[in-house]
Amino acid sequence: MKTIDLRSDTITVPTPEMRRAMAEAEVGDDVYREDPTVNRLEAEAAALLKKEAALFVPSGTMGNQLAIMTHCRRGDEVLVDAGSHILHYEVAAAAVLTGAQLCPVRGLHDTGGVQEVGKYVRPAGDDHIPPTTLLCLENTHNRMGGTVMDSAATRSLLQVARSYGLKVHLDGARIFNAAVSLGCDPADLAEGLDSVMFCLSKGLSAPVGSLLLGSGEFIRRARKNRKLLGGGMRQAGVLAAAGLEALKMRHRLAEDHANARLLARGLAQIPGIAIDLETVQTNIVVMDVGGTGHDAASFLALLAARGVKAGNFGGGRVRMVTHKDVGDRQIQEVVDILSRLLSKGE
Ligand code: TLP
Repeated sequence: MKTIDLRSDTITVPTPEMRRAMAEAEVGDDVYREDPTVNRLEAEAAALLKKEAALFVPSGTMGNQLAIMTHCRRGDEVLVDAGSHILHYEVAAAAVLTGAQLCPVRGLHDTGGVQEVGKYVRPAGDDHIPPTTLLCLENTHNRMGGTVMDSAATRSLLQVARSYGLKVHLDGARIFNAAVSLGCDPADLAEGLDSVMFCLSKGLSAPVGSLLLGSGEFIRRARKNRKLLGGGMRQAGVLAAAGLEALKMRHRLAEDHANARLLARGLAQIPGIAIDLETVQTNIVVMDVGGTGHDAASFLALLAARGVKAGNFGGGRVRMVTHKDVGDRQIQEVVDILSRLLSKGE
């Protein structure tokens, strides 16, 4: 039985072209800024998102945390969406590494998010109160099911943040999914923002790697902080070569989105599975399985016994993520397996 792994798009493996590029990569010591392949990846990433400079980092988490560390001082408060990756899945790193406090904002990514920002920014001039200095956005939004934020919504949030003197960082781990779904230039989704992080390892087959982007001065300081965290890499061109191949693959994400729609439409027909089809805008499908009579853990165990892996998203919800290494026939197979299991009580 071949496993169909829908736990995450992080599980995609390097393509043969990528492995070849890695084997042949020209390298040098990147701490001396002498790795030509890393330099090329950073230059291409900066050009793609129309930012002055970029920094190659091992993971999305490090990219986000470097942004917080570089923008903020100890004791600052950072506004994040209440469902954000930075709040839920980064091991409280903002508190541990920067000494910053995260302030969860409900509905930041919904219409009306602009009003929410104003409610949470702390007034100045009171010794009890931490200064709010940074707003973090997430596009696509993982826990909201891979939903996208268009450039107009991003701009409105940027404007309101600026009116309070805040910097703005975008966790754009899946910014290319957002751009493909919206049919826009990814640079439009990053315009005016102080920093952006995107990942090469999500749906794009690179084994590791993310980029942090911003002004030349911001990246200069982030580079020093990367060294502080032990993230200064040496002949990292071997990895950057995979990253350059990954960037070429970004248009293929449309296939993953089509597969996510196929999966969601199929699963939504099955009694007991509830999916809000409007949220299926990219490659993430989140479903409530409460109506099947199973909790998420036993639902996942049933699936695993039939060779399908998915993720527990908490609150009776299950997440499936489509990606390059699962094709449409396997997606149909997942729908068939679940429909036999739940409709016919197999
Ligand atoms: N997300 C992973 C898990 O950590 C949940 C996944 O499987 O979706 N920002 C966003 C929006 C992310 O979804 C992720 C990874 C990251 C940052 C962190 O990237 P890595 O895993 O490279 O540190």
